[in-house]
Amino acid sequence: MYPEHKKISIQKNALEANENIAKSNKSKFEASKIFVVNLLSSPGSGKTSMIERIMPFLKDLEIKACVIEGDVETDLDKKRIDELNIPSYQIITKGTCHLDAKMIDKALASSNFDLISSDILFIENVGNLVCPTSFNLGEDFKIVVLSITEGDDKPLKYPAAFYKSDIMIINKIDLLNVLDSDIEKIKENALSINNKLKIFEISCKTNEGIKELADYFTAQIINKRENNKTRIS
Ligand SMILES: Nc1nc2c(ncn2[C@@H]2O[C@H](COP(=O)(O)OP(=O)(O)OP(=O)(O)O)[C@@H](O)[C@H]2O)c(=O)[nH]1
Ligand SMILES: [Mg+2]
Repeated sequence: MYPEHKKISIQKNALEANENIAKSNKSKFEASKIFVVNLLSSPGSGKTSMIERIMPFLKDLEIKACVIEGDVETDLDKKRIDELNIPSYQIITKGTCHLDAKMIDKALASSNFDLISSDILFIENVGNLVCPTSFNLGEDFKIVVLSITEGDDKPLKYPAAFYKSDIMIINKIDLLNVLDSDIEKIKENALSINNKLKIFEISCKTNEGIKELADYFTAQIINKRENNKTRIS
């Protein structure tokens, strides 16, 4: 058996190493002035659907996007993104429950993304609300997507995902009428963990709230291009 203090020290070293690579990724993103979001959620909350739905609005605004997909197995999500005719790259983690900064560094080197002429990079993390929270990737914002089908207690049960995120997107609001979910309770619980969370309510089925989200991303993209920084507002 490995002694407990050695295990802790190995974990600490791994997180420190990740932090250094995340900083180097961030420098590359800043040099290219590309706005980068890291999408966290449980499996099936609607991360890929959100990208699919927001892209037509972003294209109308002449925003150029690229996407890194993270999955344990399969390139099913990448195939969905390819339908949108935007550059995409698939990371298959082979069992690892999160993306890390080194995977993103390698993806940037292996992909043919033109970061300088792109405006936004979506990184879709592996679906779960635990592991991805410990690994910064060099992103501007972490965005937690929570579907109302998951229940209003999730921010309390998985606090790190909400504490570390800048934005919460509550998805599947078209189902509010057929579920017992209390959206006000979801917001109250999330804000009790992180009172700075910026919250959007959307439906990827009806498109409700998608334009508002696209406008918000566009404002952040402009901020990044002009000032090389983003701002929660
Ligand atoms: N009714 C309804 N269904 C939705 C909505 N958004 C997504 N779905 C459905 O929910 C399912 C999962 O959506 P995905 O976009 O694949 O979810 P995901 O978070 O990317 O899933 P993973 O990549 O597996 O973690 C799909 O069947 C979608 O059609 C929504 O707003 N309303
Ligand atoms: Mg997906």
